[in-house]
Amino acid sequence: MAEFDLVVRGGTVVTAGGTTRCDVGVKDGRIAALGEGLKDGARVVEADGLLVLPGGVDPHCHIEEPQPDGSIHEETFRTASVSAFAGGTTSVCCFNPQFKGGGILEIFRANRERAAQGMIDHSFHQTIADPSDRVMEEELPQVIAEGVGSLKAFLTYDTLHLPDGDFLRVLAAARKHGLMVHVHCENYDAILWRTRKLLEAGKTGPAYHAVSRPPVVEQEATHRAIALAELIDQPIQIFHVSCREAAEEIAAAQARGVKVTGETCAQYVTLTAKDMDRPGEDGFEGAKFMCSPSPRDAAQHGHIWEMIRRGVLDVVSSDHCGFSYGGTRGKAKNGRGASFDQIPNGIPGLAARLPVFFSEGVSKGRISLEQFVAISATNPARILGLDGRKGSIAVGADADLALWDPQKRVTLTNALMQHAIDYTPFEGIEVTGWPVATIARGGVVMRDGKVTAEPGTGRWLPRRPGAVARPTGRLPDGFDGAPAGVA
Ligand code: DUC
Ligand code: ZN
Ligand code: ZN
Repeated sequence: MAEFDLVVRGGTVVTAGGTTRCDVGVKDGRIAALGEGLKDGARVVEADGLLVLPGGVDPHCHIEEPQPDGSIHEETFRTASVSAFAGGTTSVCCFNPQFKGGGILEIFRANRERAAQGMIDHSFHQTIADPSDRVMEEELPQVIAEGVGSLKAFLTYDTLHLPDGDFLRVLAAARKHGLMVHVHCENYDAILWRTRKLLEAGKTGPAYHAVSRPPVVEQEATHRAIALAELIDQPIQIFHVSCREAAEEIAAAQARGVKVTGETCAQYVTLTAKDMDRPGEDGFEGAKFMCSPSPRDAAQHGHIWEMIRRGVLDVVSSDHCGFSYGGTRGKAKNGRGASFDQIPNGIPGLAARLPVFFSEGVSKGRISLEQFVAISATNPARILGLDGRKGSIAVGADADLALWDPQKRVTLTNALMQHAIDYTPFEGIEVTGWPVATIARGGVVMRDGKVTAEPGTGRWLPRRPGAVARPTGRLPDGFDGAPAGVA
């Protein structure tokens, strides 16, 4: 019997810590050896001339997620798995939603079942939209026991936003259970006020989405989230940072020792608010680019790169949302004449994330190969509490690999995304660098764009964040909210 089930031979192996030419030996789905001249493989994949990268870890995807209006995303875990593998990503973290007045346990069970139909390894963040006693004290401990390692809090959206008191309750619960908190930072009331004014003035098209929520709206909420997290010494991550103003709030907090990190997405280094002004045939095309926060102006792309280089933003995600442009389930679910506040927010990007960041980052000389691996795989895995298993190429880790041709030039098209959505917001963008094979737990699941994974093979990834979610031990005045601490 061969020593290894698979040997990836002759590639250039890249980790966040360095780059080396060696073979990768895989046994029982895990990396069993890294070295020169590994010969004894039942299957050999030649990687000469290719980079061998850790499979991408996308820590922020909305897949087959139930919506407050009772609908569900068009993209299923099966179709999203195909798209992820096509783009070199091998694990995702999605969301278990909560709706105001509702629980989380029943949705969790149904969500787990849906996710198990797919092929990609997965876990969930638990969204808290209504921190009732029942949910926080009875149901939350149960989903934590099953491996949910993080909470998601929204500071905007009608159906999801938390007032400050509720947000503090979420932070305190995370502190008690040792979880990370991820925050969507935009000021709900400011957006509502601007939206009403715009609609009253008849300014209803998709382009006004950006006008309804300028950078200061994101900056204010980022500042507030950090201040409240600092108040009770709870580590947080700010999701989808789109602008210098918000990133500077994170940088300032980091400089004074607050445990806060920032994530950004491919849309914030490629798209602009002008894209939402594209008319198309019926004035609706801008909806294809509508996500929250809004894409900004081109100057912000440079600021985001600067913040990535400085490590202020240390994770890149897709914030993938399966809404088609046509039909009646996606962007046009409220009609093609719907005002901007009635169009679902979110864009698909699962397959585009790695090629966009590789090309814009590594190929254009903005970041190193190692930095690319760090932001797209290693850091997300660490923040999720999956380090050791996902996000790196090391003996004992799952054999999740993306074999990358760094010279291959590709023009992004919707067909290449292999998702169930009828468009990509990244259509026409030229990239240099492309995944030519994806290996998930030792199995070749994509080769030259052909995905061959079997439905139902995606595994649940129970998570328990370690040091990353641990408080610093420094409270502003020593008061941690426990009764004994009251002076
Ligand atoms: N923004 C979010 O916060 N969630 C989903 C989609 C989006 O654009
Ligand atoms: Zn969000
Ligand atoms: Zn999101």
